[in-house]
Amino acid sequence: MDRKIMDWPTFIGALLVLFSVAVPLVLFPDFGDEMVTAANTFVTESFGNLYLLIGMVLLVFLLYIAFSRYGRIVLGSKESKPEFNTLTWAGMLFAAGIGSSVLYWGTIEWAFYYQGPPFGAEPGSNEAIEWATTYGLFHWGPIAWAIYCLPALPIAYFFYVRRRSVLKVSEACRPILKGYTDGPVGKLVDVLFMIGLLGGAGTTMGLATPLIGEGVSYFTGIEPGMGLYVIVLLGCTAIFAISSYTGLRRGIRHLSNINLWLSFILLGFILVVGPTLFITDTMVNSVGRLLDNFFQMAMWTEPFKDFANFESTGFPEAWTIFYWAWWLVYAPFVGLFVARISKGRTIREMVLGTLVYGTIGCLLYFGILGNFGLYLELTGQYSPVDTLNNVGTEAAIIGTVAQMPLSPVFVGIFVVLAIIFLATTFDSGSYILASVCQNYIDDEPERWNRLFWAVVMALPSMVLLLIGGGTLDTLQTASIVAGFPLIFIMTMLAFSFTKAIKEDMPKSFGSKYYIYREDMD
Ligand code: NM2
Repeated sequence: MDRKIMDWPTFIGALLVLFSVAVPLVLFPDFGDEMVTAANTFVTESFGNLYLLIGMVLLVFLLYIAFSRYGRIVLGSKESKPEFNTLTWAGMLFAAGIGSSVLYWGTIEWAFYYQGPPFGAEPGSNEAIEWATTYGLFHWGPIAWAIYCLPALPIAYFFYVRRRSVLKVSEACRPILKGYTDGPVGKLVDVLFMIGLLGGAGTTMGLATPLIGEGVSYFTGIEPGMGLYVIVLLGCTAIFAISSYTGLRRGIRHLSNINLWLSFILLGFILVVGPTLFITDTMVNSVGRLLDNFFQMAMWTEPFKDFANFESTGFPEAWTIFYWAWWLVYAPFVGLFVARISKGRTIREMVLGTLVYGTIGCLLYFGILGNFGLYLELTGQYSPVDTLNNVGTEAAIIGTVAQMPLSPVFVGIFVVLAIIFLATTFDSGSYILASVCQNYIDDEPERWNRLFWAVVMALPSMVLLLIGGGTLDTLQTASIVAGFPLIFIMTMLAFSFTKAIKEDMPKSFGSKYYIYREDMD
């Protein structure tokens, strides 16, 4: 192998940072737990408003870009046509960006808000129910997808319009970093992105492992617990490692398709056989509530909580800020992926497609799975809330799905879907991590490199399960702390993109419908 292919400083730098955080956490779990909690409190309390602001600003920025003349820029040359049809494009976008967590939170997020509602509502009240059916759509809605879409802009632009083979985040910051891109500063940007993604993967897999474990226990009767979790974790890691090793092109497309079909079956069946009218009524109702309260939800910081006579919910830190951080850590990775599949589309199509299809996909999951659970609770048929409080979150999720007729079939589909969703995210994740550690890519990143990162991606969740026993707080913290530097990287990406298009676009560009690179020259 040509020695120059590997970018060793980035490779070793990322490993060093990862191990210097993980080893002390494993050796001193109690101290580790205290440290991560302190870090979490520091980030969410001191910089919480920055996260909320960034979310809102990004959405406005993207809408501006999409509807301005820059939206007409085609990602490609005069000959390029969209490489994938829109449905395939949307399916792939969704499969890469969304992992098993949509099944987890889609089914149960409402129950958390029902018991700990925002804006001073009484737990369990009618008001709490209204918010419970709405907030999930917000946390998986347009702002979240705007966070995902932003890095795709500079990456796709440099790749298809400026024709540079960019597979590093630092490269997409070149207009701002300039000569520093190839030096230590550029490497630092890449390492921070890698650590962010590894932290986000820790949250994802830390949640998915007990969920899949609960499904396995449903079929086998084995008690869920650390032993079972370790087996599930190792089993899933083996699956990603093998598929990542054998190559991604065929694999991910295949898996995305199976994913799409199984999702249609699961959601379609629940919608038709379950309480159809309740589900659709509630969905329409909550979209209305979302639109009505969008800005307040987006910028709610709870500023008076420390004063007497004001109630404190801790809701923004525990939920909205956590969520924005979690979407942030995945964003550059999804951006790389969205950019790759968007050749031949205009910037407007790419931006609006991501915002609209992404939001609709999440709306379907949350609306159908979540409202089905709420219906069971309200009719007294089965109480996800009781199970959540007395047994555990995963038991409440599987318990909800098990209320369907033909339940073993649907619990089976649910668990298989969780594994595939996890696989599509981790597969492409390890592919991107490997790409970032190479100076150039010969068709695909090196096999051993892909395999290596597939295994490393599973490590953070193992550490989190060990130190926090998989508690939600510890898992949320991983994304929040690892995602902090991403705020600055995202800002840099936005400025890089603006700078580049301003430089490239002639001032007097008339009313031509599409704008190609050749026209700009
Ligand atoms: N997001 C979409 O765990 C996963 O499903 C991956 C999670 C950021 C909440 C992404």
